[in-house]
Amino acid sequence: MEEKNLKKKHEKQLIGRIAIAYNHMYKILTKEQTFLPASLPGNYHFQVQHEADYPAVGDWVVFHQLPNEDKAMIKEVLPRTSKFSRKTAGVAVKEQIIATNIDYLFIVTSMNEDFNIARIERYLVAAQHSGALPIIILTKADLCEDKGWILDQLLLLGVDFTMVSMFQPESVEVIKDYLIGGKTGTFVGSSGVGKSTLINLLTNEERMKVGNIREDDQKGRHTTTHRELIQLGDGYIIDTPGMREFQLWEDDINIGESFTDIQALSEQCKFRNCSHHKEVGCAVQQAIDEGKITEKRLSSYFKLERELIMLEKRRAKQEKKRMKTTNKKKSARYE
Ligand SMILES: Nc1nc2c(ncn2[C@@H]2O[C@H](COP(=O)(O)OP(=O)(O)OP(=O)(O)O)[C@@H](O)[C@H]2O)c(=O)[nH]1
Ligand SMILES: [Zn+2]
Repeated sequence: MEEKNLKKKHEKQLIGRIAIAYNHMYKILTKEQTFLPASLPGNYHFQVQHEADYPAVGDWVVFHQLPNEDKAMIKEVLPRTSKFSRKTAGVAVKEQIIATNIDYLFIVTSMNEDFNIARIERYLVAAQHSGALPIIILTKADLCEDKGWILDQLLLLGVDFTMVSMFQPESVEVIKDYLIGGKTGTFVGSSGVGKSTLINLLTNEERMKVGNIREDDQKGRHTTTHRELIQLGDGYIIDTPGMREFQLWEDDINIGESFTDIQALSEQCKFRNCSHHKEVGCAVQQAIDEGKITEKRLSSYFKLERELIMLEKRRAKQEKKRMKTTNKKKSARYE
């Protein structure tokens, strides 16, 4: 027993950052900028209550390195400052964490006919949910002859933005500036807007320094370059498949759509608890009559409202069930 305690004391507690998470197996980016395979102690699984309690890409973790082995055991996930998650609204409500501790959400959009302010607004809502600060990156500035109409719309949003072009590599330096001081950024945007091009421009130098990392899998030894958590100066870039797919779930109800117009109108309704159906003095219905908003917009607002109520109900039910089983477990322990 004493010997065990002694050993524990000598185990060095280290801090690193989850670079890859797959099936509860991890790679930690260490202070020495190496990637260390890591796993969880067996009892960890009994302590977690939600999937979201498991380490995720971007998490800072306390770990110890196994003696004489290039392997680590994760002890603890440090509190998250922000998180991107997806609430899967199937039969059971589950929160799936995509990435954590992100300071900046770089919303990438190209300056051509694909430019779409509504899409940007949805990403802004997502940023708000996550706790990250949104920055809009306008790519392919070289292809854009008339920038005025785009910039006019962006100015109204009141969000920082910057223009970049792959033909002017120095234009991406602004992004590096955001990451000074150990900050973390991640990129979202539709396919083809130029995210990879941008990340390559940003990381070219660093990647050559880090080189490739060898990894074992069932098919034998092969070489892959891990680029999910990239150190850039003293900051980081997170580029995971999950964040890449973010565009596919723009319609998820946790992101929803911003209905700021309807919310603003409802403040002018005569009754504070107005449901905007048939009440007297409903400012929303009046706006429809005046053609300021469409019926369709109001009905999608109602739809989102209903979905959120359903989700909340299901969540409450699950919570109740969970409490019941943990209480059972607790009382079983004292029997
Ligand atoms: N003219 C011009 N083309 C660009 C610029 N940046 C990227 N492209 C081109 O746009 C295309 C798509 O760029 P990617 O970087 O692959 O886009 P992506 O956002 O990573 O796309 P996904 O991987 O599908 O998500 C490529 O052919 C790039 O060469 C730019 O600044 N100017
Ligand atoms: Zn109303």
